[in-house]
Amino acid sequence: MLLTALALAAPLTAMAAAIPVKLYKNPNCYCCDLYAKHLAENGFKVELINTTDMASIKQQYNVPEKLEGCHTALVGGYVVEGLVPAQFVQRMLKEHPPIRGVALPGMPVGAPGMPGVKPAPLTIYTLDSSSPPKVFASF
Ligand SMILES: [Cu+2]
Repeated sequence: MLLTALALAAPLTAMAAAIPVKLYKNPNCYCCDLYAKHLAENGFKVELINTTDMASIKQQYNVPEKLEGCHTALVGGYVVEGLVPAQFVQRMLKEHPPIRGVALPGMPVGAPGMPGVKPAPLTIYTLDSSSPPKVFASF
């Protein structure tokens, strides 16, 4: 009886440590799968939701067109748009700033999910409607 309880408790504890993420993506986009893997390797538990209507998702979560990436993720009450490295998602969750989320627009080479060497530092923006958008971080 006690042994059974212990055996059940171990995997549950491991699961509780992972941060749940819901990731909406187009089933035909490969970089999103690589990005999901990147998140999973860095302490997130990713739920992939395939949709061919990403436009509605961007609209639903109020992602300005100029900040659009190839997928939209939801984590801890925040929106994470595009290939934002896990460390910056973790930083946002830890610091808990009063923003709606963060975005790395487009599909830049050198971001997680887009292998290669980035030609210049990449900028992560705060996800809001200010123009120009505010810089959250660069890497
Ligand atoms: Cu993608």
